[in-house]
Amino acid sequence: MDTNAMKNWDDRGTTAEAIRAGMIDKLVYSVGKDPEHATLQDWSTALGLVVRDHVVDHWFRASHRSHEEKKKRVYYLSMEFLIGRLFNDAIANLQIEPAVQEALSTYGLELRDLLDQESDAALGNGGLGRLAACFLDSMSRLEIPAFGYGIRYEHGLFRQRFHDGWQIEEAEDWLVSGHVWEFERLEARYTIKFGGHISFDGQGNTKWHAEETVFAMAYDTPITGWQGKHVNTLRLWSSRPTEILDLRRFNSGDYLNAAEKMIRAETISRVLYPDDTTPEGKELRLKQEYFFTSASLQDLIRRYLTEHDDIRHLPDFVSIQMNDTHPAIAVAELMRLLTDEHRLSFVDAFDIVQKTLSYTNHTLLPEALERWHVGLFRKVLPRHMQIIEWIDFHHLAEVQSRNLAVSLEDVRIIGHGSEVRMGNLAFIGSKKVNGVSALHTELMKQTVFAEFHRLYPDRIVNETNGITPRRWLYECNPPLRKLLMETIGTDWIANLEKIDAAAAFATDASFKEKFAAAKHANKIRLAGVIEKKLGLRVDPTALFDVQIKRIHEYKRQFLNILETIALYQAIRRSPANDWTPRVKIFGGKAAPGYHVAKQIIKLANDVAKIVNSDPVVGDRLKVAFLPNYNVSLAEVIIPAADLSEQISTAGMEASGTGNMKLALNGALTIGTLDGANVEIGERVGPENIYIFGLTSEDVAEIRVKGYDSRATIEGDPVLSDVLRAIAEGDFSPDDPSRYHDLTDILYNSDYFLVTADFQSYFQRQRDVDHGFRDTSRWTERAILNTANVGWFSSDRTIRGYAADIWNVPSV
Ligand code: 9GP
Repeated sequence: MDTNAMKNWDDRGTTAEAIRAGMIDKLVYSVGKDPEHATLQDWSTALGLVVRDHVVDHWFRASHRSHEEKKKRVYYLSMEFLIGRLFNDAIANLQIEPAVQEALSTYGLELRDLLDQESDAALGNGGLGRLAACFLDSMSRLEIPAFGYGIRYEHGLFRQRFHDGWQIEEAEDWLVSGHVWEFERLEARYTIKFGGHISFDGQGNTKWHAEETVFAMAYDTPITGWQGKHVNTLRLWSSRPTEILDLRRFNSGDYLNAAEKMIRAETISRVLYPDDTTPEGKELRLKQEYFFTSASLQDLIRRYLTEHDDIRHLPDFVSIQMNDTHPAIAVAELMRLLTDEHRLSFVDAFDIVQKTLSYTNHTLLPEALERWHVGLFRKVLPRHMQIIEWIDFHHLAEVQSRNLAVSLEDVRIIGHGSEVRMGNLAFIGSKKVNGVSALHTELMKQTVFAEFHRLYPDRIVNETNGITPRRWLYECNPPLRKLLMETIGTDWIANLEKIDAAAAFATDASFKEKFAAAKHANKIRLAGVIEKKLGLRVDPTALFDVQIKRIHEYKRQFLNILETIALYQAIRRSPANDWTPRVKIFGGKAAPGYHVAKQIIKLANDVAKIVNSDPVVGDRLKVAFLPNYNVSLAEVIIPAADLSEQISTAGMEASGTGNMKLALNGALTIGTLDGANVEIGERVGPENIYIFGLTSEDVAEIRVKGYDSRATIEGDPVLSDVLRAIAEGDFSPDDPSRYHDLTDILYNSDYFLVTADFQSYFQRQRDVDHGFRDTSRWTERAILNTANVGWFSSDRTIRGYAADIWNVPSV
């Protein structure tokens, strides 16, 4: 390896002059434009390429170090990586912003404008995918040699638009203007098989005669750690045909069918979460999961064998984390590779599997613990079905031999003979299984994995989620970052616990004033975005009340809307009262097939229409539902929030991470004792958080005893009036019965206990009104939120995984 060549790269330096010269060079020779005719997109690409070169320097160094020292590596397998934009991330982590700004000023360019040219890489749905992205950042920060493995979807999460208040989904095309951060790796290509049959030659050789094969081709994106000290790789797989055009068919004029095999192969990495309500959709989804898992395992074994001779030592040098059940097929695939290809016995292979793999559970909702029909599974993955039968049989025998009072059916992988349960497969094949908040882990032990927990009491561990402070404070909140750096220095950026030094300034008049000014500046920025996107003017001195997350009944946006209506009605009744002006801000997407969630969006937009145009109400209440909530929009909304809505039915939100981001940026939480809210409350103290509603124990008890929501509604005049208004079409005069389904749910089957929590939520909101009016005290409490949530750094979470699960050192 010619290290002199690398020195030359370094020599360019990161001065403004070097960046300026580099930009011109890239603009002309890589983008092919001269400065006079360059568009913002061209300049953005040119600067991106310059920044990328610096990242690459650090990247190579880190890779060579890991290789030379034969360090243990962590592989994070995830169907989702919600990385958002990478440009600002790289600039921030390399700390070259001042030099970049100076270089741009020569050409009269604004950094913000160039950053805005980048598309969001929306390769995920929500919390789980964003968590994976924060983890990549933290693994780089902690100098843990790691790879993220996932799928390079051509179309990420759909783009959301509103038509007359209804959600419309449009295909997303993040790659359309190019993506400077990735490197195509034509040489890193693996064959992935599907279907067919298995033959045994009687001498211990097994052969899988596949019906279909595709290639998985790698695209690498460097993930820069703080100050560029370490850079890891996100390797995403794209599916490619193993056979190209059928020339015979093409020449006979059958153009479409000539390309059929190519199209089928490329379909696998085409879309994130294809609709899986049809049999075809289910099959495609199973193929996606196997596709990226198999490619990743083949790749990591190849890398391992370049450094080590004996496959049996794999667990000493490799830890694989399965993010949710999507990559749980890894248990069977690693078995297949070890037995069929590396010729180990099943028993030896299974020992390696159980020492190498671990599994993170992210929800107790049954629909997320995937189950596949045995027929489909056998059709797509015949060899894996055999392997799973072997694991299930041997596991059952082992359990029976222990003579414990355990429900055997509950711990089987093949349930009722007809379904393959991926949660159970993942549990059995793992060294450790973790939950994502203290409460969630406890509930896992008591509910979904209760029987497993009795069998393996040491296997379940907790790793409460976290967020990277680089993206979620340093980058997204420049005014607060500046204030913190001036007041308490910079240690908090790499060690977020150090932010607790700000607590000493919570009552310092000058600091408070500057903290409030930073918040105000962020609110003005968000108000601009609201006006631009919705044509709605909001008052930046009003309380910005924010609920941003996927739309789901358990997350209870509906409860928030009911409270909005109740407040609206109260203001209309007594407009002269001294109201605390509020802007209710919503953001989030509903799954395309989730009818109720889509109705909730429409209701929010209908309520917004009536409220926002009511002259009696004026600025006392405004409602803004921002379309197409994504990482970049979150980066604008979160720093501007005063109040963070975390109001899920207790016991249903595994952790939440938006709750952490909002608290870190100085929003007070109104929330139930659910997920990580519990731990946030413990750290910020009861006077700095608004807790309300049923606890998870209450919810469990109600679910057993039964609950009469009609009686609750009829006993609560405020709620009754709200539901009457919805049911009579006050917010849908064009279609008065539009929301009968929604109101019926509350009267007849209020599973998410919206009505049960309404009264205490409404009351707590009035406490918020009261609290916000004491501006000075509110600012103190906001400061204490920022100062006391340093523990929720994903650096702390990753340290936990490194010590408890992966057994790797971290810096
Ligand atoms: O719903 C959970 C959310 O509470 C958690 O913060 C996130 C990351 O752990 O995972 C979500 N789960 C899923 O998206 C699906 O399992």
